[in-house]
Amino acid sequence: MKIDILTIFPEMFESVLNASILGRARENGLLDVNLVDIRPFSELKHKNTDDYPFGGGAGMVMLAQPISDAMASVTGPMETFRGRRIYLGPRGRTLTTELARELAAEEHLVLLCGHYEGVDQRALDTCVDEEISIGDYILTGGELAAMVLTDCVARFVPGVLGSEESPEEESFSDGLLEYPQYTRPREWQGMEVPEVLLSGNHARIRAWRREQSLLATKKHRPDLLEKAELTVKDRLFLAEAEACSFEN
Ligand code: 4H4
Repeated sequence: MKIDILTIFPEMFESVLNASILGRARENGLLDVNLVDIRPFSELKHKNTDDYPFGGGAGMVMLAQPISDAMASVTGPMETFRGRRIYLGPRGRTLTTELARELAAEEHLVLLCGHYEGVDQRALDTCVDEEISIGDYILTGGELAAMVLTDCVARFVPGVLGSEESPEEESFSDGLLEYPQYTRPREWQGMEVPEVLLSGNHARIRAWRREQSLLATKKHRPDLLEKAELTVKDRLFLAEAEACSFEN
């Protein structure tokens, strides 16, 4: 998968894209992530990329021309571009695991990072297919959002997580929050690892983990529980847990 990131602050990405899982995936050729500095594309004398907003108001707005030319440099002619051009902004569709999974199936993503108070609307109207938001808050720039999107999309690219791990068995992947995780030592500050996890009985472990996911989701994200696909066994377990909580 290829991801081009258009930004006026490429230096912000260096450590995130060269470390850990993303860094290894790029070295292994699983991910082709390129940073494109918008500034050199400006036709203005001092390579400006922003200006004051028409109509007044605080802050600056990014110019359309540098963005348009930077975008064209990575997409080529639109007749042959096979991908999605995404603007990271607060008005967009909220990024979820499902959307990340969908984006991971694309061969080419171009991420446009806005800055200041946003981007000239004419650039969004002509150079962008969709807007995606990582949450209902305003960032100083789209760069952090682009890092978040790149990270969670990359996890769905085959091979990025390694052979043992799978994004399919995580929080949100089955609509539920993930179960608690434990590692060595078996006892830490008087707290023992749940015995079932030491049993070697994979059926019991799977059942315990499902129950813990149900309890965690019920406690922390009941909204997800409403939407999740639950089995009869799930529902019986939750009913029993509810009954127990009333008795205690
Ligand atoms: C856009 C800031 C618009 C303010 C921006 C406005 C997010 C987000 C984000 C830089 C851009 C901000 N990007 N998810 N949330 N003038 N990006 O906040 O509408 O207030 O992805 S404005």
